[in-house]
Amino acid sequence: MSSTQMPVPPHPLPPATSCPQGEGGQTPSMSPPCGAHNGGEAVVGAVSPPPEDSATSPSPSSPQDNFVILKGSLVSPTEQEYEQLTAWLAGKLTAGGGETVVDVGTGADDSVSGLPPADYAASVAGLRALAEAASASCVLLRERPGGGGTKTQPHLMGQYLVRRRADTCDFMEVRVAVVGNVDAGKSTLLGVLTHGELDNGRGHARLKLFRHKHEMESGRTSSVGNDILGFDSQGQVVNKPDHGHLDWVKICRDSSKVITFIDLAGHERYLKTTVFGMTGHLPDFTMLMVGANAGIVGMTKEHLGLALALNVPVMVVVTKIDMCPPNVMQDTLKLLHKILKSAGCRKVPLLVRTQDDVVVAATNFVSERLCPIFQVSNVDGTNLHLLTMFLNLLAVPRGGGDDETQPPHFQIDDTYQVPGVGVVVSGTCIAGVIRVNDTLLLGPTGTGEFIPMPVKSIHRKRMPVREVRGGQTASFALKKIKISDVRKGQVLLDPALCPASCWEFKG
Ligand SMILES: Nc1nc2c(ncn2[C@@H]2O[C@H](COP(=O)(O)OP(=O)(O)OP(=O)(O)O)[C@@H](O)[C@H]2O)c(=O)[nH]1
Ligand SMILES: [Mg+2]
Repeated sequence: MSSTQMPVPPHPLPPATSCPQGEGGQTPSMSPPCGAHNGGEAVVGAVSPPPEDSATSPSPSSPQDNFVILKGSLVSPTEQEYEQLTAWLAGKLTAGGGETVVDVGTGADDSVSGLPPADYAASVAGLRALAEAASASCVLLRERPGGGGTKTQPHLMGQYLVRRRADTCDFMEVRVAVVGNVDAGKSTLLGVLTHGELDNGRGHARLKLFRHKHEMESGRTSSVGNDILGFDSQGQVVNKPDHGHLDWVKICRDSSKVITFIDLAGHERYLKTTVFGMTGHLPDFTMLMVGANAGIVGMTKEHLGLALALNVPVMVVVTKIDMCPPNVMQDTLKLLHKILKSAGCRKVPLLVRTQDDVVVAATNFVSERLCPIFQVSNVDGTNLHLLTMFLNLLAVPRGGGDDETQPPHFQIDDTYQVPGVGVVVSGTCIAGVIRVNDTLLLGPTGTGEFIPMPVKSIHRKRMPVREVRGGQTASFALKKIKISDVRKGQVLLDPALCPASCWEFKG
């Protein structure tokens, strides 16, 4: 997620209708009168009003984002300005899929580096009021001294996460593919993160992830597994396992954001399945796991190459730091840095040690080719809080809004025969909106055709829903079809697209 600068009104919101320009128009609980920030003088502010249409069509990164920029000071927002601020935040939340990180105390052109503490407090109060009006939470991520002020009273700047509450919106969905060599600790980490219980170092935590009996027996992942981690609007984990069992419906109901982990196999033997997991399941991010003591061995480079080829941003998690001698750890990190910086990867590695690093990594992850590196232990829990915080901040800007106009397109990644229901297909809605009882074209069939297929019911994360839209995963119960007639890799499309299939093409 990239962060955005907050228009920095040192004066309270909502609008100062009863306050003449330059005098205090405060909301009692939020901040002192305007004049108080300026030695009692009338505020001489430079307000650059937004262009006429910016309130209605805010763009994620336009310079008009910061249409009320503090230059010395700022007049209290008028009713019109307040409406513009509200629209600005609503636009940011929509563009961010329901959340945004707001910088307070930074100008759009970096002209302001920090605010006097009182102005900063008032700006934060203003942001909180705006967030409240948008049914969103506003949580401090980090706060630091800016350039100005004195040693004892430095100017302040901060970053805040504004996220819509679960009861007011559909949850955001982020898919993370988990790859890395066999025994790197992939399934174990996911078991620990989603079930909140540390591993015993002998394969206890991974048992919750396995789908097949032979996986239980061998301890080796051979299929594409799924697990979810939900965060509420405050960034708290909502997963509460009941006797080791996770209630997905409850997690989705209580979450503003749900991370879906795609647990993949590390063994070379299952590389084809892992390639399918990376392509067919359309991950937004890749988590490359490296066992600290084993280092970069086996399939690690192949999996990294796959993520790079697919253009999926990569984070690295080094596990088992509890059992790794310092010199081996050093060697692993050195080689990791070398590979990430090499001409083939062209990444900027960032060793994440503090919460500050987490915020920097998360807000620059996609745009700056940053590759955060976490060092964790699934056994004693070291640094798992940093990884969890980073996952909470992972966001995929999905654009939003124009789903309705796109022709529906659904990619099938698995098929099931469910007793009492019939044939069920799971996958990802790539574009458009698909509703219960819509008839789509399923294909290509074995003979290269597309056949009309009504959607009987839709589940999202095991929860019955009426519709699914672009970017979301779901499963559909289909009518009048045999399990042998559906397969992974097929698509469900809008009949208006008139799809055709071909047996071969030259590339
Ligand atoms: N000491 C220690 N052991 C760990 C840690 N993480 C995982 N393990 C152990 O490492 C072993 C392998 O873990 P898995 O989670 O099965 O590894 P994986 O990457 O999923 O392996 P595949 O699915 O076969 O690719 C298990 O016995 C875990 O208990 C850790 O941080 N510290
Ligand atoms: Mg595994």
